[in-house]
Amino acid sequence: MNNADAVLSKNKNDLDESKVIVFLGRTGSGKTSLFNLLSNSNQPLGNSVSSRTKKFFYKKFHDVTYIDTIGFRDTENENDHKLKVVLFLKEIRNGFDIIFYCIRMDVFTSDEANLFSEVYETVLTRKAYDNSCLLITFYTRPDIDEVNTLDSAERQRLLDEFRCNNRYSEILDYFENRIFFIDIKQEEDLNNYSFGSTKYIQYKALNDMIFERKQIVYKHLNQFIEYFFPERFDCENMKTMRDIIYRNDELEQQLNELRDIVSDVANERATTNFYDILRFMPITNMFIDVFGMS
Ligand SMILES: Nc1nc2c(ncn2[C@@H]2O[C@H](COP(=O)(O)OP(=O)(O)OP(=O)(O)O)[C@@H](O)[C@H]2O)c(=O)[nH]1
Ligand SMILES: [Mg+2]
Repeated sequence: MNNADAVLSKNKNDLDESKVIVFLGRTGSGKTSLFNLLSNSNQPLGNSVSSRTKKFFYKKFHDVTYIDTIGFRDTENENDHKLKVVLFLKEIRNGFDIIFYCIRMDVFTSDEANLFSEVYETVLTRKAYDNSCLLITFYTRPDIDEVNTLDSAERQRLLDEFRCNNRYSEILDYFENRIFFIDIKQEEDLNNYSFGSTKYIQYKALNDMIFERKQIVYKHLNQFIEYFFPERFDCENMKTMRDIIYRNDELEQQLNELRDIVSDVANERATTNFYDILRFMPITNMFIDVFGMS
């Protein structure tokens, strides 16, 4: 771990004064790449398949604190993950200012749209829309500067193209001026090629293009960060862990069953054996969390 970056839980007081930006999104959607670009960091990137970032990181740079998060729907089950995000976000004592929600352009599917709505409905609440900005990553077309320029014809054309996809029209209408198209592909390590070889020259040209596109993204996002000042999102607005857990019928049923078993054991009417209780181990931690929280 880089010294300048730190696991957030070590000192949350650092977050009190600066503007706070949180990256959210599915595993492999480019959160850490953006975090690195904007906060001048060098956190390891993932391979888009398995989850890379396992901890929440933050770094303050130019009076803005950037927070990188673990990706949605990684190896753990979804509910568990959401609980982790809630617990974590709730610990940002003074709330946060901007959420950069990342979605890969090449997987702009209904599944992604559902995940997006679910995160806002069940975790953050819709109030967080006011603080959010949609980052559509893996944008490959050449007109990356134009599509990020508000009111440009290219941007309108692209947004109309997206609007044809009904699942997103509501989101696009809402975020209209808070959508950015991002391409921050990782540069090739030229040290792997002998200087002056054909491969070296090819990759050098590719790296120059990647660098140029990164600079464009950097320029637009920094302009946005500078001018976008929503009212700070108070983490107390988020759904509680209890809300999230009880939304899931299966878990609710399991919790009821567990309560019955515990009550049988307590009243010495136990008809169940040890293995019945072990069966509930994965949710026991959540159970403790729920009742330990309030
Ligand atoms: N071409 C392209 N590649 C990208 C872009 N954003 C990220 N990548 C690549 O996608 C892979 C995953 O990127 P990360 O930034 O690690 O994604 P993440 O959202 O932090 O992933 P987790 O930490 O697993 O949740 C890396 O190989 C990046 O180089 C982009 O906008 N364009
Ligand atoms: Mg990451």
